[in-house]
Amino acid sequence: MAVERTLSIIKPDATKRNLTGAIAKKFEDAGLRIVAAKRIQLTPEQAGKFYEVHKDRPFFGELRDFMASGPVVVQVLEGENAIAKNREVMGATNPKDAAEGTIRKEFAQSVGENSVHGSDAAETAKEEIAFFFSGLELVG
Ligand code: RTP
Ligand code: MG
Repeated sequence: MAVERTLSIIKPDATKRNLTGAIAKKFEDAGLRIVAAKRIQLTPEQAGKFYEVHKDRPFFGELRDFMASGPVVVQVLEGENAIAKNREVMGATNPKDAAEGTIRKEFAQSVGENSVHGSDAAETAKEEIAFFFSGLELVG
């Protein structure tokens, strides 16, 4: 197994409910190291650019506006198999389908307001990390 890096976003529904620490603890407890982190407010344009892959989906407008509705905490997580491990800790997109103990099972409010984002593959992880962080901000 290789050491990987992946991009995580703690979404506005979670930052609003003061869940940043509880969610970060789930990542750390799973063996993922937070090698970069910042709290930012996205504009709708920035949020739309980040989720551009979904631009033709019916939920795109709702997703863009939700991601710009409050602060987000973006983090780079590092560890063995970090991309898959992070998605395992996050749980299924819809909290109704998420396994016990996962972030979305415990904290998500709906399929849209589901508390966390995680990169889905090596190539997207690379692009998404570069979207938010410069090399100087990554401290392993
Ligand atoms: P993410 O990209 O945020 O990590 O989530 P994911 O891979 O589990 O799911 P994806 O299919 O990439 O969807 C991106 C985000 O769009 C919102 N969504 N809303 N209303 C809906 O039916 C619906 N479906 C997806 C969610 O916030 C989802 O995480
Ligand atoms: Mg996705």
